[in-house]
Amino acid sequence: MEQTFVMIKPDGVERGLIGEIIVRFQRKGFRIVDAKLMKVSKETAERHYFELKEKPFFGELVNFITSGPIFAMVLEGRNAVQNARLLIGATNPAVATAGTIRGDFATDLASNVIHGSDSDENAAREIDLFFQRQRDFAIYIS
Ligand code: DAT
Ligand code: MG
Repeated sequence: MEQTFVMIKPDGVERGLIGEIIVRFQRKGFRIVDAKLMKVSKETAERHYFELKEKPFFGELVNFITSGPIFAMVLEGRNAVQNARLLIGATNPAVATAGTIRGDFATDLASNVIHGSDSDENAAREIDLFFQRQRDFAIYIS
């Protein structure tokens, strides 16, 4: 079983979509390993989206993610990264398929309700960043 990091963004929390979104992941067969409502600091937002720091919308993105509480989750399931992104839908809600979270709940690219990790490597990095879980236990037993 793999893990992925999913974050309901400030617009999704503000609009009362947490329950609706959790239900969709649970119905798909995901297990919630950890979850919390939290405010994201500017530093954490910048680290989370570091791969996008040269993009013209980076400042707007960091402002948005820090604008209100988010709901962070660690989800576990088969092919967790890929399956979560299937449920989430395309980045731009204007082209996201109906039936996906973004297709059903969002219309705007900048406020598209939800984040899901895009690779196993980023999932591990993001879980560490938001939940500070100790993954490198091997160094202690070697
Ligand atoms: P995703 O969230 O689908 O992984 P991404 O990693 O490319 O997409 O971008 C992160 C977020 O940045 C995305 O969810 C919404 C925002 N974003 C992406 N492209 C944008 C653009 N052209 N203008 C404004 N915001 C954008
Ligand atoms: Mg991404």
